[in-house]
Amino acid sequence: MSNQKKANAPLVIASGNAGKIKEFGKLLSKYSLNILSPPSGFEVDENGQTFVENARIKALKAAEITGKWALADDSGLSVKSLDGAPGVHSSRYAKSDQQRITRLLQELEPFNDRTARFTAALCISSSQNDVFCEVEAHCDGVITKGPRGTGGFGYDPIFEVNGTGLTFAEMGREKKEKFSHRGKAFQLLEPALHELIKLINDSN
Ligand code: ITT
Repeated sequence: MSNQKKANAPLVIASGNAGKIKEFGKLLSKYSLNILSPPSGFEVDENGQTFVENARIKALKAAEITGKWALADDSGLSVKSLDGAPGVHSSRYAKSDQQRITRLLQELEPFNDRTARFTAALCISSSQNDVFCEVEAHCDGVITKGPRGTGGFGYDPIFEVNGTGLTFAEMGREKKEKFSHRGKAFQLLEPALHELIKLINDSN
């Protein structure tokens, strides 16, 4: 019997967002996976109408370029009083996290209803460029009057999670994972992750 240890199954995280990559690093740490970055300069035209479509575009592109299994996340914040904006345009809303927060707080100023929802769509593409799994999950909350907390990334300091009294930026990593759109979507993805690890290992 061979006592050679099998190499971990490679999975490309098709994202250039450092905050997301850090969260996925933690979420995926218990799996026997070799987490890879996309090639430098990896850019995709995110022209889908929905989070699911954009996650699919990113995952398929990363798999096509690398020839490996790929996981992508498309996420964003939809604000009720702004007719769902910034929504799928959350990253294009302004040039930096700070400017995105400032713009959102300004645009929401005239409204009393500060209800908002984070969405995360995750897609895994096989190395053969087929959609293997797609999931979507949400986290409901309100936009605060100003930033609170120092953790997390992106819009975290101005998104207070319903029933907690805390913004994502005021939660530790584990608490954010429990309540967040990404944490919930990841839970839905886990059966597919087990399956893909088995498929990759069996094919080696
Ligand atoms: P990739 O497409 O390369 O993954 P991106 O930053 O462009 O990176 P998206 O197109 O999915 O990602 O845009 C998501 C936007 O929503 C972006 O501005 C994020 O910072 C923000 N966002 C997503 N999840 C978030 C979270 O958990 N907390 C705070 N902001 C978040």
